[in-house]
Amino acid sequence: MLILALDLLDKRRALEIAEITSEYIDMIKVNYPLVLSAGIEIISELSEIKPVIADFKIADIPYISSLIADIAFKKGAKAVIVHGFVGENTVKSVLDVAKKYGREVYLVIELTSESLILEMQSDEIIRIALKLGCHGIIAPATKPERIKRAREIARNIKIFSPGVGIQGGEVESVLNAGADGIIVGRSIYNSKDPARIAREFRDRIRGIRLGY
Ligand code: O7M
Repeated sequence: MLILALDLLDKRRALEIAEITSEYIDMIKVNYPLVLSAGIEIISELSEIKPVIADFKIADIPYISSLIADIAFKKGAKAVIVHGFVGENTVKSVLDVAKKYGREVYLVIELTSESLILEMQSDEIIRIALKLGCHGIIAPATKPERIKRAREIARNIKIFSPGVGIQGGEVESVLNAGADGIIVGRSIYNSKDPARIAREFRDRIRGIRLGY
């Protein structure tokens, strides 16, 4: 699975990149930079091209977290991302909203960059994801050993990994460690030929899955 991290600030360019790569990607992840510059409606517009994951890394009290998730789902997001460190009550509040809409919730277990205390807590966050029935977790492509560990603990949960390309993560090591999908941003949208690069990522993922 290839997820495009569409962290552009220009709405027209974002829609254009989504269109020209749509044949090769499975989902589009939107984060604050795009939503804050293009407006929340961008979730609805992109959802017409591909399913959208709203990466708001929700990390607030349960009430506020459920409001954020509700807005994202109302605009058509297929999934939202929550920071696992917030604990069970907040995660549950978002899951309750997701259930109402029939949508999905993913928990960040650890960041690709330095994440201090998270590194000591990520096993516990995986357990929360399993216990509460989250659809998946976000694990760093820059730390394949963490993906492997996550896969050992959580055999039947989806694992998506950001940090492939510019941040140094490699498709092969990420997928071989047990991830189901990679999240790629700048390597695609900042390239001279985003469609070709997206196709190459797609083909590499397929190649690894087929064992060649
Ligand atoms: O491929 P890049 O480096 O241009 O983009 C990476 C994207 O993945 C960007 O949208 C980040 O917010 C996101 N990301 C990380 O880079 N590191 C993390 O640890 C977590 C995420 C993420 O997607 O969290 C849900």
